[in-house]
Amino acid sequence: DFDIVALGEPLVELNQTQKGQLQYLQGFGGDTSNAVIAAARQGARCAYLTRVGNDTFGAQFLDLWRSEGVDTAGVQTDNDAHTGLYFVQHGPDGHAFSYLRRGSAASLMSPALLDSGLIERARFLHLSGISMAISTSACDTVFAAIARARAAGTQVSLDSNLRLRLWPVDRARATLREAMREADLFLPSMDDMQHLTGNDDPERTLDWIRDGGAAGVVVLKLGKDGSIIDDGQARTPVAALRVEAVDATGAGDCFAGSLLARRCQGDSWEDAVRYANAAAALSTLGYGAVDPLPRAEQVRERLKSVAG
Ligand code: KDG
Repeated sequence: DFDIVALGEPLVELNQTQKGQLQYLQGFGGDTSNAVIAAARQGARCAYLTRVGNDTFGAQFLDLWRSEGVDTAGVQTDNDAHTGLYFVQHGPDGHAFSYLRRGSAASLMSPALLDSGLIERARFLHLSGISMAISTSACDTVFAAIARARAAGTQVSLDSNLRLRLWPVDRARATLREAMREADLFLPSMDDMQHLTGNDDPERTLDWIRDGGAAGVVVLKLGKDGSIIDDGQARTPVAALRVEAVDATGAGDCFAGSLLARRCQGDSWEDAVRYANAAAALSTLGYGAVDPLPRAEQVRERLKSVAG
């Protein structure tokens, strides 16, 4: 059985390591894949559900998940579609993504992907806004996954991960709202919510989420200002850990995966968020979404040095 099963689109990553130069380091990305690898590095038993191309990149992903201990029984291979790809460029305002993903194998996923029965065997199902945005059939797959999780008593975790290049804001708002009502854990970022609600006040944002019908635990991510846990009873701020970030790609995914992993290991919400903050901070110290994801020993060291 599994602690966490995630569903979404993996993308090969080409990351510009020197500003202004045309040299790119190949790595791996895709928000929910990053999250599940982060969780596995914290000791969680994980599986991933997706569709990759029958190409070199698809094969590299299968090797990656296997080497990270992520179960691949729920990964389908598509003979006619490619594995998606994105570039990361670094500028004064942080990183920017350019995608080559339209028509990708993952965007062709359909609810039949869920027949492997993995969701029913997991404690958490982890999903994201990107998985709902890439295509209609992927969106249907996400809602079918939610229905399966609910029927089986698997808890649903949802990261907002809003990508306005993938869908219009009105559809994103309506769809994310519908999904957040079904989530036992909703992980929105303040940036994403600002696009959806038009306001930049964390308290009012949490009110909007609750008024919209979210009944589970909400962890609102405020970037440098940490996060706020709203468990339905109280709102608890948790400070962020400051680091000199080299590349923030995948930091939110590391937060999600580490948080879920620590919940599965019995942490309170506050302890799990503190741990996830430290893990996410460490994940920004190197280039790429996956390579710098820390392991449990590194996170514990970091937490000790902060406490001491
Ligand atoms: O959170 C990092 C991801 O955004 C990155 O790995 C690429 O999944 C990705 C996407 O669709 O933006």
